[in-house]
Amino acid sequence: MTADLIGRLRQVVGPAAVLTDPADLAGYVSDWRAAYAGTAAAVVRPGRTEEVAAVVARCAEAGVAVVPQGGNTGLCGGAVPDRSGRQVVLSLTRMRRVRDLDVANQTITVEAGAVLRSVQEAAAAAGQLFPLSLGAEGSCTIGGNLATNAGGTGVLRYGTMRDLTLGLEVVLPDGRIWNGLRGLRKDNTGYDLKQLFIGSEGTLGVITAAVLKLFPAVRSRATAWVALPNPQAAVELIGVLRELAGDRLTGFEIMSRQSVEFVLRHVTGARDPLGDRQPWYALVELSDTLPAAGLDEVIESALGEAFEKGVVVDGVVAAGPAQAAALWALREGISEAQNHEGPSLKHDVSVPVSRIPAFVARTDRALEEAVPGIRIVTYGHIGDGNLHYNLSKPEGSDDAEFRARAATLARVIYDSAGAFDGSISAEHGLGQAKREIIADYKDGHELELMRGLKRLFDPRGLMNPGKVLPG
Ligand code: FAD
Ligand code: S2G
Ligand code: ZN
Repeated sequence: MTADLIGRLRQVVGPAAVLTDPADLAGYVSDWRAAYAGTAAAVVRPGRTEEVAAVVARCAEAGVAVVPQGGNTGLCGGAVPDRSGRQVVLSLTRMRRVRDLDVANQTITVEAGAVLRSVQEAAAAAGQLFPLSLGAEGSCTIGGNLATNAGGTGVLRYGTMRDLTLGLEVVLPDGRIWNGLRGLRKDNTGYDLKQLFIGSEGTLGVITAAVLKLFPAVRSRATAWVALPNPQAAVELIGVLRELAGDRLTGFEIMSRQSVEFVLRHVTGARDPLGDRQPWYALVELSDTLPAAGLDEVIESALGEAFEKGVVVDGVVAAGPAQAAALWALREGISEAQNHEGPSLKHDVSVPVSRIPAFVARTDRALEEAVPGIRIVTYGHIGDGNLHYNLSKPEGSDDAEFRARAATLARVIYDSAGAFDGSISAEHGLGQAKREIIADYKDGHELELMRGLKRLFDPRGLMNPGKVLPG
């Protein structure tokens, strides 16, 4: 990195917004789990789109790669620079403005560095709902949510970021600004370019703002925690709930007993809502825009019907918001709780919902054969066909030995997902973690088309190199 590029970047964004001291760079050059680490020539923190454009253009002129970064909560190392020390991390976190909120059009226009929770709050303040919700919502940004096509717990009813986005503003790899900030639900004027940038993980351009959909605020909720004999019962319960509640089914998360055990062991105040231990649990939520929609009755009759059919073994309906929050805390605590049990080998897979039961049976058997005593933390968004298959070592075994099995165990899970026409990354993307292995699971023509798009948008390969596409 030549010193004059740093000087030119300082001219663009001001000296305070260009970090070069290693102590200042620390939080930007490794991910939150320290699973991926690199070094950077500089971290640049532009305050508005024109500055982003100028930074990208200066780096392009100097032939220096740019790594876009939001909240750095990604789980595949996509926002982490390489170890060359030549890359520039472009942090969007100063660009947090809500540029517009249009209730009649049901849209909100926000900048990429806006933290997800702040957008949820801005919508709520206007009596609206922005429904994207995930465990990292206090730190992740809208730009990162778009670049990873984030999912979370509301996809069942509202979809992923692909479904929640109407328009984008993007700085292209040569520094041009594409203003696609249209708030139109119908616009058939050629290719839908925004969908190329959504899920591109910073490899096609820097998203600087977006027009997102809003929904009417939820005014009543019913939440239940149910015990299930197996994943098949969960799939059947979703069917019963859909029949009785339709679109008011807005949350359905499954958890294995192992997942819950870890939370009960490591999360202060966590309590098992039911008496005896069951193999599987589901957290169910209905919600409605009407204040008194009688959702408790709906959820109770659905659970009653499911109980009659032997689908549900036991269950409890939250008496109010505090108990509902405690039930959600059990689910949201899994990721952190598992970190106390040695290495957590994460896998974020999806298969068609109807094939989940057979997929789980086959995968668990194969994992147990590979590592007897392995502890399988299976949980997540089963209504989307998406399970987090996070693995912990057998109790008392060696961390390093277990870590050494990571590639083999990943293959077991990914081969199984492939056998059920599934995906090896349901919501977290590929980043650097899965950029090589994806070549074994994606059609060759598809990869060729993706490379073609990369060459078209970023012919010099300066936008987040080493991510998404196999080397
Ligand atoms: P970063 O981590 O900063 O970046 C992620 C990727 O996007 C990188 O490739 C980066 O280069 C790119 N990028 C970031 N900003 C931009 C931009 N403005 N323009 C172009 N590219 C950009 N994810 C889910 O989908 N569902 C979940 O349920 C979920 N739960 C989570 C729970 C926890 C506890 C944690 C820690 C993470 C979870 N995640 C989940 C993963 C993560 O939060 C999401 O991927 C999130 O969308 C990342 O946002 P971010 O701002 O942190 O992005
Ligand atoms: C979730 C992310 C956390 C993890 O909690 O829904 O997407 O550990 C996951 O996999
Ligand atoms: Zn998830």
